[in-house]
Amino acid sequence: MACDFSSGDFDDGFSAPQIMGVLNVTPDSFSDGGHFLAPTLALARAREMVAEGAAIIDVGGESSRPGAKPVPVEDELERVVPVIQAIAAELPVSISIDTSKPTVMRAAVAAGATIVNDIQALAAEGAVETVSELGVVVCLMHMQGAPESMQQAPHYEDVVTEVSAFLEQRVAVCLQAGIPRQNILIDPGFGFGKSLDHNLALLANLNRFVATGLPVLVGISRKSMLGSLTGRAAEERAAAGIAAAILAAEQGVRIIRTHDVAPTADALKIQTAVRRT
Ligand code: 8Y7
Repeated sequence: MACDFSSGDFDDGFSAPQIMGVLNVTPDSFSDGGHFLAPTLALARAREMVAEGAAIIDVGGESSRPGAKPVPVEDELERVVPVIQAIAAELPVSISIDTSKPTVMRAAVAAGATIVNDIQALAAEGAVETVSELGVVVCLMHMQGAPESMQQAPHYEDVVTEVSAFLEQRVAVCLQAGIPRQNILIDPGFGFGKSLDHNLALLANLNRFVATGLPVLVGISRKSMLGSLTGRAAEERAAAGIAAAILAAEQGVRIIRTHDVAPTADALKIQTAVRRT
């Protein structure tokens, strides 16, 4: 069922973490290879992910892979709006829109999305005001630099403290603009301007983000940190991603963003059962 973000779903410590299934509708998506471009194919994949246990479908029309180029707003709208409409019309699932553009946020919410997932943490002109007006949930993600160049030379004195401070500051900006605290999720942004060591430090210290009391979301599935550690190609990283998801869930992370919904759902069932024992 679509999740109710105002009912404390995220913070009782015993409910299972929710799964956000990734639905890329970009021709250049590195892990889906653009296979889900047509709305009918995208809808079929969304159906499958819901059946596998996804509570949220994250629809993205602009690739944010390292080195990716920005996409014109018209193209992004054309990719995501029909897909969101089709999912909203048929599936009992929450829909998030992966975008940084206020115009896309508005169109996506009008089409049925209830969550804005912004890898730029609402940095674009008008983005904070847009989310405040729309009254939707927002995921604020940390990134150092921009996708074009972020993996060139990521640098921190203390990655956990700096990422926490950034997110705290963005949360403050949101609160100031009238976005209610219960509508805010935070995400340290694995792989976004981070070396392997930075990513590992964040993964080992997710409890510090959880300690803010805000629901924490993480996206690690298929990312290059898993490839660095296992030597495996993107589509062979499910087991590694699931291990990371369980490490995150054990620290109290509430939402796992993944391409591999079915095995992640199975793994989380074990974790949740043990946590409740
Ligand atoms: C994340 C994300 C991506 C993430 C959130 C990929 C859109 C790269 N990663 N959103 N988006 N967190 N909130 O590998 O980690 O899926 S795109």
